[in-house]
Amino acid sequence: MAFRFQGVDFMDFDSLLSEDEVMVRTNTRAFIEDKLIPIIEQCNRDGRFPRELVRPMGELGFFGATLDAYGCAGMNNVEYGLLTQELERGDSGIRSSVSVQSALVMYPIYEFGSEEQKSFWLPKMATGEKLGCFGLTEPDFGSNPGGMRTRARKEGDAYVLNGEKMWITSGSIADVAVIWAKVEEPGVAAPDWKIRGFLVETDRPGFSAHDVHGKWSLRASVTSGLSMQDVSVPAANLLPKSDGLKSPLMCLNQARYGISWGAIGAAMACYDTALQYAKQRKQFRNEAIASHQLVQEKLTWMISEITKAQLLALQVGRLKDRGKAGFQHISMAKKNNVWMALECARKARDILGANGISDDYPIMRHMMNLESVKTYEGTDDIHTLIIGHSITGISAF
Ligand code: TGC
Ligand code: FAD
Repeated sequence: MAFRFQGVDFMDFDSLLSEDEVMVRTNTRAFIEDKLIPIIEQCNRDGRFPRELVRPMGELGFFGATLDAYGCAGMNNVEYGLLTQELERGDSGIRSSVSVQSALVMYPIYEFGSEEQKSFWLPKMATGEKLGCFGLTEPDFGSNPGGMRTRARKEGDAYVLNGEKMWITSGSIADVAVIWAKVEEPGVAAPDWKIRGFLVETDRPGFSAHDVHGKWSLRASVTSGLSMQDVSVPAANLLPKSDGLKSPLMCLNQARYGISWGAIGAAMACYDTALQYAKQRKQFRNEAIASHQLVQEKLTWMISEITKAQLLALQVGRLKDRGKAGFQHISMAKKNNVWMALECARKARDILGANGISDDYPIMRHMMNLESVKTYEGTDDIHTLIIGHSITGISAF
């Protein structure tokens, strides 16, 4: 990266944060600057997830950060948001790995698991000794996970799982997969079988993971397909309090919230790079391109939208801490902030001219990553329809 990150705070946003919140932001920023920034462009070129950072992130309390006990940090939601912001300022892939471990694996174990499941998995996942993945999406069911075909059949003291999951972050490096499946019920039509969650250790016979290659986005993150052919797990691996589609959707709320902050981090990286570049790049009368009105318009757009996005994410975080955040609020923050970040990446790329397409600068990497972020955890369209449903009372899916 050509420039050292200067930080972005146009309207004294920091004055809205507590000392502890600022400290989480500062410590995470230092970690990303020291450990991720020096290696991320090469990881991106190589299509390599920097797994060597997993244990250090565990030591810093990044995994399951909002959970209490079981070795977790017990952060509030704003602290967690600032953590994901700083991670994604580095790379969406590193934020993804933390989101999945925290919001999509540790959270459902914490929320729907038995005491045995919690005490076994959560401390190991908090340190990064064990990694998890979350299998909801299937090849034929993305935006509409309720249609899933993966099924679980009770056989004595076990469940036997069959099905395919697709686009699963950390799939081939996970020790355990949270698999959402329909539980077969004799006499009930298959579409009406209840969706429940299972902890499936990835070394069980019949379970396999294959990585997705040829990605132009999230190259520093592992994305896999999962296949389950008569995978038998003890009945004790069922998440006992999981109960229908609502359960995985509750996990998605946690992850979508983290993304709403993470996207701000990616936008900050692009804005900060573009600003520093515009002030030193000279064209025409040997003047910096930052002196031109059209360049200033782009920078002004970016800092305005980043500032609005910060306030939106902060309000959702404060609501969440008070137990008042609805999933429609989280949808608005995810949708708006990812759109804003993608637009910032495009404008920043433009300001850097030809240099904008080079990985000497982080912009194109963020732009490509954000295309995935726009799609996963509910596409931009799906969040539009969730908000539309909320304000009209009419479902338009
Ligand atoms: P619908 O009938 O609307 O809802 C079923 C029940 O769930 C309730 N509900 C929610 N509850 C909690 N949180 C939410 N966000 C909820 N959304 C809905 C709902 O009230 C209902 O409850 P009840 O009591 O009446 O039964 O279900 P639907 O089948 O019509 O679908 C709704 C829809 C489209 C909004 C949902 O399926 C959806 O969000 N689709 C998008 C799928 C998605 O986001 N997949 C993400 C996969 S994981 C991933 O991408 C990880 S990327 C990670 C990374 O690398 O960072
Ligand atoms: P589709 O649902 O086929 O949608 C295609 C297009 O149609 C979109 O533009 C969509 O908005 C539009 N569309 C669909 N339905 C409607 C409608 N009713 N109205 C209007 N427009 C509509 N999933 C997991 O379970 N676990 C993971 O860890 C995970 N990680 C991922 C990592 C990456 C890098 C990516 C790219 C995806 C990941 N996903 C994961 C999957 C992700 O959640 C899905 O890709 C996403 O939910 C969209 O599903 P889809 O790709 O099948 O698109």
